[in-house]
Amino acid sequence: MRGLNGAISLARVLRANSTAASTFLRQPRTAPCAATYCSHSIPKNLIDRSDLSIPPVARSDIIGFRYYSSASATATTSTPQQDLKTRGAEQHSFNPKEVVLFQYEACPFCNKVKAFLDYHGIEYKIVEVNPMNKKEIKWSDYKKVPIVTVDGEQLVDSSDIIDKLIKRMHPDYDLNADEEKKWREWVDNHLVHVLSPNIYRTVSEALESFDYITTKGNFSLYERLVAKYGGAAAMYFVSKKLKKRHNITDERAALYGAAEQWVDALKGRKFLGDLEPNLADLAVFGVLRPIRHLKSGLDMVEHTRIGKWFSEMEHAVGQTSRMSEHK
Ligand SMILES: N[C@@H](CCC(=O)N[C@@H](CS)C(=O)NCC(=O)O)C(=O)O
Repeated sequence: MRGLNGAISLARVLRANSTAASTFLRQPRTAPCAATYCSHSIPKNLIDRSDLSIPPVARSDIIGFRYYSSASATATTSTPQQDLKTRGAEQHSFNPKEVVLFQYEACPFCNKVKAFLDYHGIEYKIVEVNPMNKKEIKWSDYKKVPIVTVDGEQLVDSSDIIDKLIKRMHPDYDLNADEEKKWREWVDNHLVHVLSPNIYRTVSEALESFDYITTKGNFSLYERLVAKYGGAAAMYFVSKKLKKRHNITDERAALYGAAEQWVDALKGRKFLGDLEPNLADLAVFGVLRPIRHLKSGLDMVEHTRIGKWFSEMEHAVGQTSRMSEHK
């Protein structure tokens, strides 16, 4: 009986998660830049300005547009990835003492924020929130994740968090650049909705997903067992409802379609941000990263052209800047 109650409350939580996302999407957001994403359309004048102020050997991570001069490529003995991290961190004055991300490991919105922090080499701690009681975020009036605290200041909502952080790093950053904004919105309004029907598509895929969620997430041993089997069963059914709600008839076709749409948007460029990822690249990568090694992610890479871009993103984003527990 306890197990059944646990499964029911978990299903409620999970349904709340899915509903929260779609409710958010149905309601127009008040802040116009809040749900935006960026693009190759880094204003030329800003790039030119950064050229003037930063010595070639050091420059990178300019308003999120990182690049190397030939001088920087030869003057360094470290790997390109180390370069990105080290030099990225040196280029802006945003230097918080403590960044904490309150998250669910498998939440796509949280993973968007993580991809941003990782790419920019911003060190952060993670507090894994227990989805059953959310006691870790009881201190906040905001009842969803992600929540980020920067030296104690609370930021909420993935897109707002990213907007605020990039503005602190680069005050001139243009959050309204058309292409970047359009594709950032596409991630929130379309891509995230395609994921649940795919990762819970069959009973075995739902179990695979819950194995991942419960292994990485904050669950007690009892909750883990209930969550894995009860959650997988519940989400298998919930995902069928979500399919209907978002007018998806064939979930895999929808996933492959989204992946192809994204590759088309690249128009032959390495990234949407051209030579370096922009906020839209990071958003797409962030939400896809947790599913990449699940069956749905493997299928997506096998059946679409997205694999090349995904690998480039893995390389560009590099290692996590999550601080280890003992730091
Ligand atoms: N618009 C928000 C959506 C966040 C959201 O819906 N988060 C879900 C987890 S994926 C959540 O916390 N749901 C409430 C709950 O778990 O009770 C964002 O982009 O951060």
